[in-house]
Amino acid sequence: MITIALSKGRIFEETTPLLAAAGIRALEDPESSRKLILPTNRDDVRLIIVRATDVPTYVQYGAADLGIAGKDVLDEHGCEGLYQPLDLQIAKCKMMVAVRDDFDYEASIRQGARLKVVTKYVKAAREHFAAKGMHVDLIKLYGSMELGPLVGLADAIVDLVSTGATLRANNLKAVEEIGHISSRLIVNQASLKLNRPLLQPILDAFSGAVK
Ligand code: PRT
Ligand code: MG
Repeated sequence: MITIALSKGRIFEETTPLLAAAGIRALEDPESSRKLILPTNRDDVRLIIVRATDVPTYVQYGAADLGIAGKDVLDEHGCEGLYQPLDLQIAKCKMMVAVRDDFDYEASIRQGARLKVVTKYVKAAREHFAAKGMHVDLIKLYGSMELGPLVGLADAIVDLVSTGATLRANNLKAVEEIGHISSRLIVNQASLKLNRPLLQPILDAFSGAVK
């Protein structure tokens, strides 16, 4: 039995065509079903529905053979025990630094101000500002980072941006790009060795569908 770990929402939606290319179809919709283990049309493949940030954990410990997770999530989690064979080019966005519309980011950097930054991506943010030689105070949040600068919790945020609508709606502006994000296929290393006959055709179908 092959277990594939996915999160609901954009990752599940954008993975559906890739699964179809491998002949795999969920028998229930995770948005309406309360099941956490979803059977598929194939007896030897099942899907588990977990939080996006938990996908690497399930795959690392072998509770799932395969998973799909954003580069943002993988960079924060670390890659121990995980093989990352494929950039699936789905759920694309950018990791950005953003501030209030009326905040002069460049001037505060020039003045050497010590900025307060809220983010869910502490590791990526720390590396970004360290590379720029900037001293910042990082404050970890688990969501709605956009609120931080509006209520005086922080001067800046590090968050993902796709359309930019959330920043605009909250009178924020992007001031720096940290990097491009897309989702990756991850594979448990031991499982790939043991189950290669079952896994390789799925990997090949995904890779064909991406091209
Ligand atoms: O939502 P939940 O707290 O359960 O978990 P999650 O936010 O980690 O999961 P989910 O499903 O929202 O995101 C899964 C993956 O999708 C992320 O790990 C990213 O790799 C990828 N992705 C792509 C995004 C976005 N685009 C994105 N725009 N993840 C989040 N966003 C958020 C962003 O944080 C911001 O709040 O959408 C908002 C901005 O969107 P725009 O379109 O207004 O710019
Ligand atoms: Mg989300």
